[in-house]
Formats: sequence, C-alpha cells, structure tokens
Amino acid sequence: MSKPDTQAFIDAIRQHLSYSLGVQPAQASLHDLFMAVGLATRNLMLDKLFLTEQRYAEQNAKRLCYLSMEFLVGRSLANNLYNLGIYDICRQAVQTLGMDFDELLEVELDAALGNGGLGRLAACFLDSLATLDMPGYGYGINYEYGLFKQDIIDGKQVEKPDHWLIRDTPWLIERRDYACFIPLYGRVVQTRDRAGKMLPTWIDWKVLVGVPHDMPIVGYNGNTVNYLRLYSAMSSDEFDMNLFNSGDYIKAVEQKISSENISKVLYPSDQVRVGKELRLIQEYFFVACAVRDVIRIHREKYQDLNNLADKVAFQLNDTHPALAIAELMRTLTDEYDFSWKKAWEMTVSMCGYTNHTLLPEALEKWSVALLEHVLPRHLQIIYEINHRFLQQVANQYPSDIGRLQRMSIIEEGDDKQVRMANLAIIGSHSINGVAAIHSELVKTNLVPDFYEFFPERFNNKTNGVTPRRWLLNANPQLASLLTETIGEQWITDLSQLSALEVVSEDSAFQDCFLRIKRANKQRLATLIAEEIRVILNPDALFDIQIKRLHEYKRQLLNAMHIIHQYLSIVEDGVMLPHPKVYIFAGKAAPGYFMAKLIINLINNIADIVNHDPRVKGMLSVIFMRDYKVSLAEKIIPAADLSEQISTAGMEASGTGNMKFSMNGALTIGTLDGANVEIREEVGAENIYIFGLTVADIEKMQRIGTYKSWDYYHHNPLIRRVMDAINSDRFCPRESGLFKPIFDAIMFNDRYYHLADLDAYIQTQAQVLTDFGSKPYWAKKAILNVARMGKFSSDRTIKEYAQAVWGIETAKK
Ligand code: GL7
Repeated sequence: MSKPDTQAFIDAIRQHLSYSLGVQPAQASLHDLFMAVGLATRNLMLDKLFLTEQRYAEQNAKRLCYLSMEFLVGRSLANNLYNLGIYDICRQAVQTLGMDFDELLEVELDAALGNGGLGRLAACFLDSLATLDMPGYGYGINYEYGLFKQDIIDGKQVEKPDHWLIRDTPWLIERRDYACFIPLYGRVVQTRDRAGKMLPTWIDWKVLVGVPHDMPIVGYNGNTVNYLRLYSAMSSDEFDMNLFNSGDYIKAVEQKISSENISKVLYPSDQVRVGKELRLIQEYFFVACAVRDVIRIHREKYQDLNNLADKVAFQLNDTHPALAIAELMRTLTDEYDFSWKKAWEMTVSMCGYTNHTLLPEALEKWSVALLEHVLPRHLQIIYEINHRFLQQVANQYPSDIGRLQRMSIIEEGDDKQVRMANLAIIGSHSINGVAAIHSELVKTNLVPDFYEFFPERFNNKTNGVTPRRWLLNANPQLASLLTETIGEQWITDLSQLSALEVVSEDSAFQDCFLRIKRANKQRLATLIAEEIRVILNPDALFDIQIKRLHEYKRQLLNAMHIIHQYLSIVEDGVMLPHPKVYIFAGKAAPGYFMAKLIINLINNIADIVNHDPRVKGMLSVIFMRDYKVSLAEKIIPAADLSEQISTAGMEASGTGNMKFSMNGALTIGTLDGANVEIREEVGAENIYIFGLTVADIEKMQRIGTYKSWDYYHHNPLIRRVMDAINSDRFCPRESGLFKPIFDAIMFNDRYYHLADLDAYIQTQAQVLTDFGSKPYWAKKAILNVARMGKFSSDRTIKEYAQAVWGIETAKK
C-alpha cells in the first residue's frame, strides 16, 4: 500500500472505530480514537512488514537477533507516523474528525519495558536497523507491568504499578502459532541411545509456554519494517495445547506449572544483581524462546541447521541473556546431534557480547545450587564449557592457579557461583564496551586475563541514539530549521549536520536557533507550572540532570552545588550574573535507600529555595516526577546545560549526553564514558569538563589519599554545604533526615564527591558567565549540534553489522 491521502486515512480510522473496536464514532473516547489511529497506522506497517520479509527471504539474508531483557520503547504513534512519512496526513485526518492531535498523542502510555540507558539503547538500535534496511530483530519479554510509576509525596518517592497492558495497545500482535514449550526444573539421567552410547537426558521437567507478541518497527522512509518479538509466559493449562501435535504434548500437560508470573513484572533494579529465582527464570525463558524461534525459522527455509551460523547472529545485551550460549549448546548437541566441537564453533561464531557496566555490584552471578535446581542440564553444559576452556588456559599457562581461578566460570567458595560475564566472554567471538574509554577499562581493569587470552575478541562500539526520535520527533522546530538550512539528509545521515558549521556565527541563524530554544523552554515551563505550580523564567539558564538515581551519577554533587549557590546568595549576599533553573528527574530502585534519600533531599531543597523570597527570580529547583521516555522528549529540547557528572570511570557511556548535545545544550561533565568522545568531536572550547580523571582516581586509590574530612576542614564553602545537609535546614519537619547522606560522604565516599566539588563550583561559575553573552553561547550550542554526527545509532549499528554480525543492508 502506498501513502494514503487524508481522506483515505480518515476512512481507515472510521473503519477501525466501527469494526475493529465496535464503537460508534460519535461515542468514541480519546483512547478509542488513539486505538483507531494506531490500527490504521499499523495496517500500513504490516503491508511493509510482509514485503520486507519477502525481500529478506529472496536475498537469503543473514539475520541479527538482539537479545535483551529490556526494550525501553516509550510511545510509538508519533514515531511511526514520522517514519512512515504520514505525520501531517494523520494530524489533518484527526483534526478533521474534530479531535485535538496533540491530546491524542498524549493518550498513549509509554511502553516502559526497561530501566534506563541499556533498555533505551536497544530501542534506538531497532530504529536504526530498520532505517538502514537491515534484518535485525529484537527478542525480549512482554512484561505485563513495566517500570513502576513514580509519585512524589512529601518529597519522597512512592512507587506505583505500571499496568500498561490494562488498556489495549495497537502495537502488539499476538502470535499463538509461534508459541513454544520451555522446559525447566527436573533432573538429568544417563540413558543409552540405539547404538548403545550413553547420553545425558533431561527428564521430569516442568514446562512454560512462551507466546510471542510482535511489535512492528518501521524504519525512516518506511521501506523496511522489522519487529520486536516479546514473549509472554502462560501456564500450559491456559494454553490451547491442541495447537501442538508433538509427542511432548502429554508430558507437557502432566507437568504443567503455573507460569504466568514469569513475564509479570520488570525488575526495577538498574545495575544491581537481584539473584532471585524468578529473575533467573526470566533470563532463561526469553533466550530459550528466541533460540527455538530462530531454529524454527531456519529449518523452515533450509531444512537442517548446518548453515545456521552463516544465517543468524545473536547479540547479548549485557550478560542477562548469557544463558543463550548454554541453550544453543544444549539444543545443537542434545536435540540435533551435533558434535560438541561443531556446536561450540557455531555457538561462538553466532554470539557477541556487549558489556555495559564496570560496577562490581552489577556483574551477574548465579548460585550453582540455584542453577542446578532450575536448569540442571544447562549447569552440566556450563561445567563442560568451563572444563574445556580451563584446559586451554592451563596449557598456555602451566601451574598458574591464580589465573585459572580468575578465569573460571565457577567462583569457588561456600556458595559456589556461576560468573555470567566469564560465560559470555568464553562463548562469544566479539566482546565490546560502549564507549572508547569504557572498552579500554574492560580490557585493562575488568577482565585483563581474558584480554590477554583472546585479544582479537575485544573491541569498542561507542553508543549512539536515533536522531529520528531524539531530534526530528522531539524537537520539530529545530528539525525544521536544520532542514531549511542544510536539507533533510541529516535525518538518515547525521554527519551532514557539519554543514551547520558555517552558520554558527551567522546572527540571523543564531537568532532563529535561540528563538526555538526559548520556545522549547517556554513549553516546558508551562508543563511545570501545570504540574508543580512553580513559575519559571524562560530566560533563565535551564540546567538539567535527568537519569536514573545512582550515587555514581552524582545527582548529589549537583545538589551540593545548588546548596552552595543558595547559601552564597542568602548568607553572603552574592548576586548571580544570570537567573538559573535546576531541573531533575529520575527514578530510584525501590530498595535503594541512599538514592531515595537523595531524591528526598532534592525535593526538600526545591521546596525551600522556591519559597524563599530572597532568591525569587534568581534560583529555582524542580524535581519532575515519573521520568520516562515521553517526558525526556519534552525536557531535552529545553536544556541549556546538560549535567553528565559521574565519577570518572563509572558511567560506561551515557546516551542522554548525546541527546542533549544534539538538541543544542552544552555539557558540563567529567571525563567519563562518551563525554570523552563528545569533547573530541565538539572541541574542548565547546564543553565544560572538570574534575578528576580515571588516572587521578586510580592513583588516589592506590595511595589512599582521598579523605573527605580534609576537604571539609580545608574548604569553608564545602564545610558549609556539608553542615547544611547534616543540620535540619532542609528537613525542618523531619529532624536528622539527611544525616545518612552526610555520614556516607564523610566516612565512605566511594564516588569522590568532595574531591570534585570545588572544581565543579568553579566550572559552574564559568558557565554562568558565558551564558550571559548570547552570540558566544549560541555559537557553542550550534557547534554542538553540528558536530554530533558520530552519535547517531545508525553509525553504531553499521559498525556492529560490519565487524560483529556480518549482516547487510537488504534494499529493494
Ligand atoms: C548502562 C550504562 O550505565 C550507561 O552508561 C550506558 O550508556 C548504557 C547503554 O550502553 O548501559 N549499563 C547499564 O547496566 N545500564 C546502563 O544504562 C542500566
């Protein structure tokens, strides 16, 4: 189907209202209308999806399966309309039907099937794969409850369930015909095959049913539509078992377990191990479904599996899907009779592993006892993989026991553990970090033994973000200005933005650019006035930190600076050269005490500052509740300053940093993650870098010189900030509330807040001075946009496709 005209789209909406949803147009609610518009849009996508599948089949294309526990998609309607090229047609159609289009877009619930950057990266990758016409599919879990909704009550985070599927969504298509059986529990016995050979046989297992739900993913220009395949777990008694004519049927019915819990809820922990049986089963469940799905598709086309590794690549988004390695080995050897050697060769050549964090508390380990209970055959296979691998290591390094212990998949001890990173590294032909500095640290600090053993496997793939969602869609006015100025090529080739360099000092262009920024700030200010009842001055400097709450991300450092600024106004009579607005948003893991207390502190600072007449018009502090993708899309275009202030060496990459620069914010940040490469691209004069480097911190750790008390005693400004936190100044009604923050900083500051605070204060002062000169600031901001070409996820995907996956563009 080609592009519809407005009338055809109106007709399609009416058809869906009446005949798909069964409502009379006059009685349709806004949600009904959203569904009808979504279904009309989806039909266009499905036509393209069928053509895409046909094209891939004709070309015998190799396919990528991106295995991820998280896909933080957010809303889809506007994005799909833009990518199909029918945004304006749809707007007109909806208006003709008497509805407000912007209101309609706001009806859509975010698909919050992820925690933060790792999940959002997966969603950006799917957009780029489809835009590049590449056969790349997401595989994940169809969580019934996404990331919790965040309320703020008395300054404190309160979590509420996000039952996002309670309302119908137009984007998911259930495919019961592709459902699969997933065994778990049970035990392994030795049986004899017909030739008399002893074989391990997994028996007495229970069974889960995995039902796929496909979310079509349309690329920009609408040529290619791939899909994200999300599995729901059903218990076998809910499921129509007659759909299966396999010999396993009776066994499956007998051994059914209640399984609907498996896909019930996303674990809300970001970068911490949970170690719960349910989480382990989730990780296994979706990779087992993915492996079955891939094998089903492959056998339909090629009958056998001999060329599987030429036709399929798996990317493991962190170690969460690392059981895919054991599941592939089990399937190939136990079910399809491949030799261990051949199966291993295939597995390693199919799998790639991306590491997303160095934080020790995030590195996954599973207790051997738990694995043995849930997946006895997989544990055997993991032991076999380990045994063969350690033999190779021992050959190369005779009697180096320490090395064997470090490289073993099994961590010895009272409660033996399976180290998932070791499994992922041993079972993958490619291991990458997500920014240059991070990939180096993976090699030198995280797993140096593995780097020495497999140097050729290690590489870097600096993250990127899709410019369709984060610029075209989120900042339509700036996007129009760019297109008017340099043509529309930038949308699919972000390096074209460099053509803006020549107008960075052009005062007419600067004026347009600043006018758009102001309009975006005004829009955000209006939203904040409605929601928080605080009036903001759109000419103030908007300084923004939005991301998950984590001590290493140092929202607390930002808060310390605000306290400093506030006290210097009210106690020292200092005047700011320019009014300032601080905006925060972000969720804390429900069990993360310190992160929640920091949210509380920020909210209390906001309450006091915003009600203090002495700083009125000069200083405002805002904490926006319930941070999510759709909120980020509103906040980012309104930023003047982007806060990327993690302790050096701790933020693997960051991707928010890229979104802000792309939208013309300047960055204040440390030399961490992708900030390093952003500085390389935009030039040191167009970014505010401060603080300790990784080398500084390593040195301080080696000689143990960081003592918070020294900074406290030697710098009266720092002391004043810390004393304010320790006193009841920001918690007059809850005495002592923030004392744990004071204690954490003074007695065990793992994140070097006080070592960086002075430099941060100085750099913030420089920012404020620079902001006063409009042309000076505008030039820097424009150059940030102009030099963001590298940070398109299209570039990242091309690098993975070429160097890791071996997939190609499959154009018409
Ligand atoms: C993360 C990193 O913390 C973040 O820096 C990176 O940009 C992102 C995507 O690669 O991955 N690692 C991680 O576990 N989470 C991240 O956001 C949750």
